[in-house]
Amino acid sequence: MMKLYWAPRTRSFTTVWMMEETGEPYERVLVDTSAGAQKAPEYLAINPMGKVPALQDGEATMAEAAAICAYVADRYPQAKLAPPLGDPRRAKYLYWLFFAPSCIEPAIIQIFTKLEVPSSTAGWGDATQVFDVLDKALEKGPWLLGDTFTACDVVIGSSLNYAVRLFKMVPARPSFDRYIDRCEQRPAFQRTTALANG
Ligand SMILES: N[C@@H](CCC(=O)N[C@@H](CS)C(=O)NCC(=O)O)C(=O)O
Repeated sequence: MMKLYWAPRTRSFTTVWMMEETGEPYERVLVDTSAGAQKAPEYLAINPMGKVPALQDGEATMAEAAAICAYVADRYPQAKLAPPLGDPRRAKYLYWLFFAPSCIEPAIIQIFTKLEVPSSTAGWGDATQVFDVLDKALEKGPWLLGDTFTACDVVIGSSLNYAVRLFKMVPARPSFDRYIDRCEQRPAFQRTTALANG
């Protein structure tokens, strides 16, 4: 059974939600980040960054929330959380999976720190551009790939929920609100919220 290392009210939300979407059994291992358990040598052997989340699947270990979601989607194809190899929708699926850590995450940090970087140098351009692109992609819906919900919605839905709704770092937009509402309606999202707040 996969082991998911997590802590409440952290970026591990994304990966708990992902596991809950699969319907597969998994073990949640609570990492006491307030006591520094994420920096213990045995945890650093799993994630040398000393952060949650991390995943152990037999001999395989990995970290980074978006990568974990991609791995889990491929590991449980029956859950249909990723377009299969060869499906043309795979292009946009990978685009959005990578867009989250490459563009959305730095854009949020840029807003938070008021960091000024020339937009041609910053890989994410600038925060306004990132959220304009996302806004346009979410106009139609219901999901990033249209009618099919996939792991890229788990990753981007979580980011937007944190940045727009919980921490209010990114200004709300109608398309973001509609999308987050749809994410919130999913039973797996609701089970995850109950765990993270419990
Ligand atoms: N890039 C990582 C970020 C993980 C991360 O920043 N985790 C934070 C909690 S949200 C953490 O573990 N902080 C504790 C620490 O750094 O000591 C991912 O996407 O999984």
